[in-house]
Amino acid sequence: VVKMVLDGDNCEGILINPFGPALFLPRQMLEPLSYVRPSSRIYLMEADITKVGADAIVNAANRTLLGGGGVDGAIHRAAGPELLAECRGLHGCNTGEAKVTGAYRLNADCIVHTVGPIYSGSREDAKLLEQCYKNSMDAAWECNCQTVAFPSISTGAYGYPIDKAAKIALRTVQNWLWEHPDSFMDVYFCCFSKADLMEYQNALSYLPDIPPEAE
Ligand code: AR6
Repeated sequence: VVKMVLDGDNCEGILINPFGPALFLPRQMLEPLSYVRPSSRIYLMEADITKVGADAIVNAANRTLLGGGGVDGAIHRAAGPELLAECRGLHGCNTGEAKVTGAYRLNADCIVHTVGPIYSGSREDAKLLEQCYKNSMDAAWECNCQTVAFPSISTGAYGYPIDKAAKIALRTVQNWLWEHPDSFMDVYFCCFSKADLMEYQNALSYLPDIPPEAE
């Protein structure tokens, strides 16, 4: 609305609440507002991701994309059988990559399915986990999502130690937000237990406050 007023020649300002105690904001007052940019934020929460409302819900899937246990099973149950039908057409997904489907009965616009690494202790694990978060953020951004909910990828059946995985998750998403300064994304990390949430809170303290190139 602010942009419309400033772009138009004939508009004097915005009248808020015209039928009650009205407030008039003249053009001059609106101009500084047009420079205000909303900022992206990261939230940590203890939550069942299937109950969280977000534009994109990320699923920690397996390479078949045909469902499974853990958060994958919960998402398929909550979304309904149409999700599996759509997933069949995707022909699987490589580890570290991400594919998008509809969200069906979930309170979301889409589901981003990504496949985390099965923890082996090798250096490759961290790279692949990083790719999961990066590619999921890219996919959500391409779908015009402004809120994204992540589970703790790979830290259940795939055995990734949560203290290490939480640091990678937070660092990768923070870097993505820094690399996309024009994006406006709220990112929710949905931890399934208090203990997991504490791991994420602890991992927060390892995050740098400023982007690497600004140091
Ligand atoms: N909401 C949020 N987090 C959850 C939920 C939920 N409803 N349910 C479980 N978690 P996992 P992975 C947490 O095993 O390690 C599946 O069978 C869970 O506590 O779901 O990437 C797939 O089909 C843990 O912290 O995913 C694959 O075969 C985190 O989600 C395989 O498991 C991830 O645990 C993928 O393993």
